[in-house]
Amino acid sequence: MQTKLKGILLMATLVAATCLTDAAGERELKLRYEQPANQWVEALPIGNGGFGAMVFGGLEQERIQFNSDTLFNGQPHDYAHKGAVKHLPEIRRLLLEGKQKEADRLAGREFMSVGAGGGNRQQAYQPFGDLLLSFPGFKGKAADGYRRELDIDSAVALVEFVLDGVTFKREVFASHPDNVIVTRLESSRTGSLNFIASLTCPHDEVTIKFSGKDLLVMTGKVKKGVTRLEARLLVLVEGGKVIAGDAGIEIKGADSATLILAGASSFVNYKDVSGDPSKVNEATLKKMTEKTYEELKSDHITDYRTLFRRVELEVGISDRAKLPTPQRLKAFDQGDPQMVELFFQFGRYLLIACSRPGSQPANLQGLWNESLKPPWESKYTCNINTEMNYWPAELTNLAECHEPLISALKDLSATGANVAKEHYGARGWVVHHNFDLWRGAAPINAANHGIWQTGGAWMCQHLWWHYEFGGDKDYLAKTAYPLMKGAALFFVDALVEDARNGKGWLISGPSNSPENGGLVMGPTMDHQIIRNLFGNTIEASRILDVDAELRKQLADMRKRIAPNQVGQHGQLQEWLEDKDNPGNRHRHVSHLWGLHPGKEIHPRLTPELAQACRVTLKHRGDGGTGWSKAWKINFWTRLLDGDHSFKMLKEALRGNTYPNLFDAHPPFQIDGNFGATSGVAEMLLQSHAGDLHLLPALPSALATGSVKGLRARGALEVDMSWSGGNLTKAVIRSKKPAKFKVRYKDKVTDVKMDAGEWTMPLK
Ligand code: FUC
Repeated sequence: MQTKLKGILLMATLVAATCLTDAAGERELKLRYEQPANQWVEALPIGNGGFGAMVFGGLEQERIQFNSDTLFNGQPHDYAHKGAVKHLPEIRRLLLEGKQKEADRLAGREFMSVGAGGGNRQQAYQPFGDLLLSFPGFKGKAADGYRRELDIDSAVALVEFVLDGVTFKREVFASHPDNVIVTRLESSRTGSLNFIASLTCPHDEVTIKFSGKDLLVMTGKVKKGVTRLEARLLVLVEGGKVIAGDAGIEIKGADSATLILAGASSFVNYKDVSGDPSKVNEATLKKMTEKTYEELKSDHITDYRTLFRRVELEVGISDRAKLPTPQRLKAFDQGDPQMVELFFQFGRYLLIACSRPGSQPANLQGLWNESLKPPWESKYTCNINTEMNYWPAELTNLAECHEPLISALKDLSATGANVAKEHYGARGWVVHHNFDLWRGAAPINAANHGIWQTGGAWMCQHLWWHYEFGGDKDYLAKTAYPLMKGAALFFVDALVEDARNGKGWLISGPSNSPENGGLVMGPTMDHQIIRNLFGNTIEASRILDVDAELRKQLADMRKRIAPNQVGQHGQLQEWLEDKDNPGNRHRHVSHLWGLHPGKEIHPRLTPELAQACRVTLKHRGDGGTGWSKAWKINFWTRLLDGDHSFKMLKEALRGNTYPNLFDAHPPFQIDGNFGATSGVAEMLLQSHAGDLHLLPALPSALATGSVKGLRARGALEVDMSWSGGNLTKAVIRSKKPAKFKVRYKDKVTDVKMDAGEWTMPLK
């Protein structure tokens, strides 16, 4: 590892680097604080996709609470309820006869999943442990110039303060290339670093042992589970002494120290937990001895920036950018356009931090969880939350971050095929409103919200988007299409003809309109999702020139799926029956799925339906949980109303954002962060309605600005500048010759370009 000389040189380099960024500092993307975090939602998240931490920045004690995304209660488990299909005809009959209570009772008894231990719930995501650094010498002392920051342009958390005339500095980051969490401690006076590093773990069978004096090894087994875990902490110091003691590894009189934390579990895949975490950690740490701290850090930053710096957004400089983040949040209403930029980019930061190829998908809390009993088990709720997590993936040029979801869908197509068979006697695969690490796909909790058939179908939209934005035909043929086809086949078998109104409509059911109104036949949202799935599957089969017969069958059935209906109040009907209550402020606005993230409702293409969506949104109001407001940001962009969309962004920032900028449902749930990032992108560019619509919903509060690197369908990248609300420059990039339409205000331009750049002629 590094010599003392290297350490000193590093200090010099860091100082120089800091000065440079400060000179260009106006555009710094930093979360800033003047105190250590008191609560978890003030701590700062770092992550490398699957391994991450919350950094508290305490003086006397630094807490680095870490997570690994494969730690869940439970074990491989088949959740399908064998023979549930026997009761399906009766549940449907009762519902079609309007006997909801009876249907609910029967379904609750006979149609729900079978969880481990007999209940019908899924398992919870678990914390890993804490890395604690205690500084007994700092006890009772007050620091000067305390600052705590998260630089989201380099993905490094910083803590700095002066005590007794000595400047102490800590940097913490989670490296993707090296799969470790690195904490670097430095002080401005030789030999003045004294602290004890220890590890804690809330699970069972925990052992903590030293290996030599610089390595601490902690092992355990997940509580209420079988997964084995191991963390290793390697302590490397320049100057001073390292002593292994009862309380942990003691560092005495050092100039600087580098703490490298590795963590792994025995999880291999949803069917196999026989891995050896020690082997993984050993291999991980072996590579560490060959790298200096500078190398670790620069490899991390290079890797991170490859993704992060693809998109730049500038919507104005504000004086408030240097203020502590909580102060900016409170005053956002008074105008702080740069905060929009920070919040937008923070969503991208978080996605890179909690969803990288090979990791688990972003769960309800992304990757970050300190509780053994997290809200909603911090699993994957796919009646909005999981999908919202991935809304920014393609739009904001982070297509790689989509991979964990795509990979989970492969697993779910297997577990979901069993559920399709046992619950519906159907081919293909189905996922209800939640899944967990063990890929449970059957209905959970209660019939009135757990029996909802379109979770898998909704997630298939992400498979299609990945193709639409990336244009990789091989991926379409090998990965996306087979999964989409399986999801479509399920509905070929599971849709039922509604004989009641003589129109021969095909409807879904039993199902529900997420979490509103209980068990029903044919909620509007289901039909929008199934139409979308069929439409995308038809298009994919045409592109691949396969399955002509199925294509025809899907097209025929698609036309017969019950249509969107406008009801008595001018609203879009949430159900087949015109029974919406205009006073209902329910957080879910599921029946507007066809407006966003679907595409079948559009102000220009289906103006009556768009107007009905507007009415529905007025009824539901501008309140809601974090994710509900974030969805409304997106809805209003799709209604081309930038100012209302911006109002929703304000609402989200004012009422549903914690000091560390995590979305507050409340409690913390990460979906709202991702929904807001997608919403800002959709204010600037939309490509779902047959053209590239530039500045479709530009809010007047963001009248001047520029963006680089947004992505559009057709494997295109877009840079734009605008001033006083008007486009001043638009450049579109393509790696291949491309043909598309560009829409700006009322003008549509047909573009045919070679590989390279096309600049829009503007008067
Ligand atoms: C759905 C939502 C809740 C929450 C939960 C995780 O049940 O209705 O608001 O987000 O998921």
